[in-house]
Amino acid sequence: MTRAVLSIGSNMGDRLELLRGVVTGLGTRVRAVSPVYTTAPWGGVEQEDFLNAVLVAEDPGYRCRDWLRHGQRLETAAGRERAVRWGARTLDVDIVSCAEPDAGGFRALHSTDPELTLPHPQAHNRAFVLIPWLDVEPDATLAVEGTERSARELLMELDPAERAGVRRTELALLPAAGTVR
Ligand code: A4P
Ligand code: MG
Repeated sequence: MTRAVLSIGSNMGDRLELLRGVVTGLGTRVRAVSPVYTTAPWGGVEQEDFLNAVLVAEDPGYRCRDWLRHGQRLETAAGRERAVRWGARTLDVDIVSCAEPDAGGFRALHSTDPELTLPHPQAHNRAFVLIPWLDVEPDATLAVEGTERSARELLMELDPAERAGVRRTELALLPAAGTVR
């Protein structure tokens, strides 16, 4: 049993439909879906703005590595090609954090394995991760250099310009209750 916090992003193609495909692809595992944000590109590569969101998902049979594999399958299905690091992509699924049940709650796992580093080594530097994550988990915490920190505090330590580049939209990844598609 694990619970994962997933950051999803797209800046190529039908960005909203590509993000919706992740929610559909994860199906009944999905526990929470953040609003959709339009975000300025992070990482210094000149490219189009992204749509970003954060999902929380659980699976009784998944280990942390299974979330990575599932994310990579969804990226491949979205036609993702790995070219430039931090460059444009149809779909990116990052594992921000992965936790196991522990004494009635969840305990986040830590890993320095380059194939699956946990928590995600850049999450604390990214307003496009922290802002939607706080929408769905207002008390979220994240280990930074071995110290557990409040995601809200980490967000407030970022450059205000970084936070200003993350703007909430009216777009939704889930159909509104009662609507028929
Ligand atoms: N990997 C290790 N740990 C993890 C983890 N926690 N989650 C490994 C996901 N993957 C992890 O990733 C490279 C390798 O990281 C994989 O083999 C995996 O085993 P990749 O997806 O192949 O390559 P990438 O995505 O180009 O590189 P990277 O470093 O993962 O980039 P990021 O961190 O995904 O950043 N700006 C905005 N506004 N919004 C965005 O969504 N995304 C990126 C991509 C850059 N700028 C952005 C956004
Ligand atoms: Mg990635």
